[in-house]
Amino acid sequence: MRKKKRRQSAIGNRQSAIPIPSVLSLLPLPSSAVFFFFVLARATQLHSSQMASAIPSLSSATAFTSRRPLLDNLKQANVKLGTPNQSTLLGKDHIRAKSFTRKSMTSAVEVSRFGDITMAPPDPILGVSEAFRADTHEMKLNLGVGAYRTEDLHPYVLNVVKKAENLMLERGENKEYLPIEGLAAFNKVTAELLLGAQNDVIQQQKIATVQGLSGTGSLRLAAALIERYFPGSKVLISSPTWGNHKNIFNDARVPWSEYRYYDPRTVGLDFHGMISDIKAAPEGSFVLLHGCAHNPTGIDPTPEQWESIADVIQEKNHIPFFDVAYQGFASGSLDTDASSVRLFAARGMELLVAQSYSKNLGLYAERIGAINVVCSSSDIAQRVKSQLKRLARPMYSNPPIHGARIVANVVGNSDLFNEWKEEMELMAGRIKSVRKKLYDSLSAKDNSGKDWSFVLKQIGMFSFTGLNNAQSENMTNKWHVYMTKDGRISLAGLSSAKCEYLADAIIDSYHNVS
Ligand code: KET
Repeated sequence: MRKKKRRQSAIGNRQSAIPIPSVLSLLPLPSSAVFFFFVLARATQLHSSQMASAIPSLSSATAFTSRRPLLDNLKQANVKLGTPNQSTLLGKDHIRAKSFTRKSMTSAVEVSRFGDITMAPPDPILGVSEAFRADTHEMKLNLGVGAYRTEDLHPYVLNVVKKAENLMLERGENKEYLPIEGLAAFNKVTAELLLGAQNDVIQQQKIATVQGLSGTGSLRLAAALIERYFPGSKVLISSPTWGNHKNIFNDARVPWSEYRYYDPRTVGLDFHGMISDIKAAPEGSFVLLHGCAHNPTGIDPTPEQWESIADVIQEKNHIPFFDVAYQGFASGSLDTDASSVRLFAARGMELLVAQSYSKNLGLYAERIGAINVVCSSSDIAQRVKSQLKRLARPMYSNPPIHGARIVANVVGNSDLFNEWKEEMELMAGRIKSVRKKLYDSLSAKDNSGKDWSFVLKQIGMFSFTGLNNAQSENMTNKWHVYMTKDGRISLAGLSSAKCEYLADAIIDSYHNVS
């Protein structure tokens, strides 16, 4: 029905209702030329007023007596030739034949079908890296995207990742399709890493785990599940939050609203605002929570506050939906950073958890993560999993294998697992040390009496500086420090050597730009 409508609008009101003679479908193969003649001639007739220059070539194409030149012509124009049965002739190929004629027409009259599409704005986070690359200043500093760099500010591939890749190469593994739900060994270890292997939820198989295209793809799959099975349900997201959350729910057509989270006066958590907004939301809403290292604020609830958040979510029959993109990266401990999720699971609550291995294993470009749905029984979990697979299949069919194998090898091998934990502590430790050095530099250089201790209190990769849009722009335009316009800086992209320079830039922007 929708297809039919689109077809009609594509050819406009002038379409003559010429039925394609069904007898064509019965003709032997060479007669497909007759059919394409028919299609081309019809299009020619439809657009004849605009196509003066295109007509000769089209009509000459139809005049070929042999089939070969016609095939070449159509091939060149991207027209797929198939068996001339009725479905291909009247289906996709029919549309393609028409788009071929249109392509020729547009080049002839310089009218684009895409002319009304406006330029999209650069992405507020990934766009920062593009701008950074274009800057040639020697002091430039990229604190935009949350990606770990070494003290020399080079990207870092973990040793355990290299070791796992060597193992994979030695084994000579194949590249066949994964099942829709992903690599079984990965799905097993990722759920165990999240909840602990001995967790009841795992022992009783109450969890549906599907490998996703990293954190983003896993969130998107969950959003599709919400859209399909909880139509009209709202997702509550923190204010502020990671910039892509809103895009994900918008594109999945899931309504969302914000709950208070950050209090600029205390540069801390607006706990009462958060609780009362979650309480006020319609019963049965989804509440999106950052499992640890809240992005962009770096402010997490305390364990006691997590208990109260769980209380109110339970009272209101809401469904907790965790985004865990920094497990191990906040505290340096995988278990500590999963404690919020485990606290909810221990209450027997149903919940969703999206996981990412971009940061903690440095697998940014491998696009490896998972969506987990903790259900009240294994039977329900199986059904949920089947529906997640059903949603994934038409979106991307099945996920990539390389990153899944790396994770399965690292987590599933006790030597590599222990080595990973050491490397993660090292990364988390380097971020903590530049955090401290930045705080020291700010305190030493700024004699206005401003309290910069919030830099020390925040955790994870980022510091939410409190700089406003104009001040953040000054950081970039005057100081060549690239950061997001909400005032967030990624400390994972900072070296000790650049702390003083960064402190100068922050102090200047804070005091001299309003
Ligand atoms: N959740 C959060 C909270 C998050 O910060 C990110 C990435 C993701 C999910 C998704 O990451 P993925 O690579 O899809 O697993 N954040 C950083 C990168 C980005 O914006 O894509 C960032 O905030 O810089």
